Formats: sequence, C-alpha cells, structure tokens
Amino acid sequence: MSKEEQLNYSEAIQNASAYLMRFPLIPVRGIPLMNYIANNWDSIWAFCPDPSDLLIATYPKAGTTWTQEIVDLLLHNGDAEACKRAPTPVRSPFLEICSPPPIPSGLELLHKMDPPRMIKTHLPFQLVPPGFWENKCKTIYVARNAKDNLVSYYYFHCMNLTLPEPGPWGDYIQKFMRGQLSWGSWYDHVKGYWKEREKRNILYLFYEDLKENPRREVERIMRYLDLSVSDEVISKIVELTSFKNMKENPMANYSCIPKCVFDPSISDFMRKGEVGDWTNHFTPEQSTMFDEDYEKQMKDANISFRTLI
Ligand code: PPS
Repeated sequence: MSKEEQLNYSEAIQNASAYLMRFPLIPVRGIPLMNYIANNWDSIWAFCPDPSDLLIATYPKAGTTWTQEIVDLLLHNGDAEACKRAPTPVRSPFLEICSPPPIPSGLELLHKMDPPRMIKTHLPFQLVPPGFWENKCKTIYVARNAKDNLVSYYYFHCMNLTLPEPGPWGDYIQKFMRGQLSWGSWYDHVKGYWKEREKRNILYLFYEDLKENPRREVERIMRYLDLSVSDEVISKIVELTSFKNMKENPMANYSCIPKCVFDPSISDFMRKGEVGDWTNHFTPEQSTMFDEDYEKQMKDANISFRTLI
C-alpha cells in the first residue's frame, strides 16, 4: 500500500460522514454485530489468511491497540519511525470491519497487503474464519477484567458515533451482563478462547499483567513470535508503548479517525489506561449485583481475573 493510500484513510472516513450513523446491530449466529458487518458476513467468513499471518483477538476495549503496537515494534526491532508509517488500523487491519464506501473495509485493506499481516479481530472464537485454524495462524488473545472492560466500552459507546447509543449507565451494565452489546457476551468471549488456547496454540494474555509488568509480557510475546531482540530494544518498546507515549503518538492514538466518528469532546480513545477505574463508576450495589451474576456466568471457567493490581 502506498503512502498516499495510507493517508487517504482519514479522508475516506471524512468523505463518508454523511452516511455515518449509530448503526443497528444484527445477530450473526446469535452474536450482535454492526449491520455492515452482518451484511458482509459471507465474505468475512470466507477470508483465508496466509499461515504467516498473525491474529490479535480481543473483546472490544481489552488492550487490542496496545498489543498491536507492541507486536509491530517487535517485528521492526523497536524502530519507532517504521511503526509510524501509518495509523494502527492501516498497519494492522480490522478483519471484520465494514463501513459505507469509500471507507475501506478490513478485507479491502488486507487484500492490498502482502503477508505476514497483523490482523485485528473482536470476533468470538466460533466466528473466527476457519482458515485461521486450518492454516495454524499464530493468535494472541488479550483479556481484561470484566468491570474495567465494561467501563472502557461504555465510554467508547458514548464517543464512537457509529455504535448504538449506550443509554444510562445502569442500563448499560445490564446490556453487558446479557451479552447484548456489539460482539456479544464478554463472558462467552473470554471463555471461548480460553478453552481453545492449548489446542490452537493461542497466546492468552491479560491486560492487568501488561500493566503490572510490561517487560515480562513483551518478552512473552517476543518468544511466542519466535523473535529475538536485545534487552535494550525491549526497554525501548516498553517505553514507546507506555500509555502516555501511545496517547501522544498520532499513529497509535486513533486521532486518524475524524471527529464525526470518534468524538474526543466526549472521550479520548486513549482514555485512562488503568486497572481499577471501575471503582470510580460502579456503586456498591451495582458492584455486588455484578459480582453475583459474574459468579454464575463464570462458574464453568477456571480463569482468574484481577480487578485491582
Ligand atoms: S478497541 O477499540 O477495542 O480496539 O480498543 P482497545 O485498544 O482494545 O482498548 C482500548 C483501551 O485500552 C487502553 N490502552 C492502554 N492502556 C494502557 N497502556 C497502553 N499503552 C494502552 N493503549 C490503549 C485505552 O486507554 C482503553 O482503555 P480505557 O480504560 O478506556 O482507557
């Protein structure tokens, strides 16, 4: 893809602004997805990656962008300038995303790139195109504790003017618990990849671990990708992917998305980047109600999440 094509990404979104709206959700095999994704489902499902492609899978707002930046820097031996060649969604296309023309879909961006590609998805395990598993693609999954994930997703629904209205905070918690938000149930998402992690050789990471010890987690990703970079480069990558540095990096902070889609007067994409922000939003009653439901929904899974570190 030429430099010009990469720069045209923001312009294309701006040009489609008249057609942008809070898109309704349509279920695909029981999972609510934005109507443009649901209407293009057959071509998404048929996508066949190259065995060298890497999949970065998450429930929305779990640390996708952070992981994409770490991986890109690892692949470029910590070269910050190389990783500023284009904004995140162009460097690492979003597999299933489809919007009104002329905004390029994830598939269009992918078809213009040569493998190995770094592919983002929020699809739950059962909706990932089977070609990824047939071709044994490496997959990094990042999970974030439900309460912080929910808060982050709530702000994203407020500021992303193409997602359905979040409604009042209390109602939003209910929608999250019932799996009614775009990309479905958080509970089923984290459990789905967890169950398959050994069979499919999925590197399963936690946002809280990345916050606690980014160096350790960057090294884990490096080993999983069969890469070897020096200690000095690891330190550089940890620094370049700190919340503060990514927030200031126009190629990593989603400022490429025009205000008609991501409205920064409501919330920044790089909002807070912390573990435990949920304590500023849940009332004690909401927290108790959420925890009781959580016990039920997660009782069949042996996954430990940390809501504070
Ligand atoms: S998306 O839209 O689903 O791709 O969003 P995603 O990138 O998964 O998640 C966005 C949240 O991750 C936070 N973030 C970070 N936290 C810590 N360090 C770094 N470097 C970092 N980069 C992104 C981002 O701020 C969002 O979380 P909240 O809690 O809303 O701040």
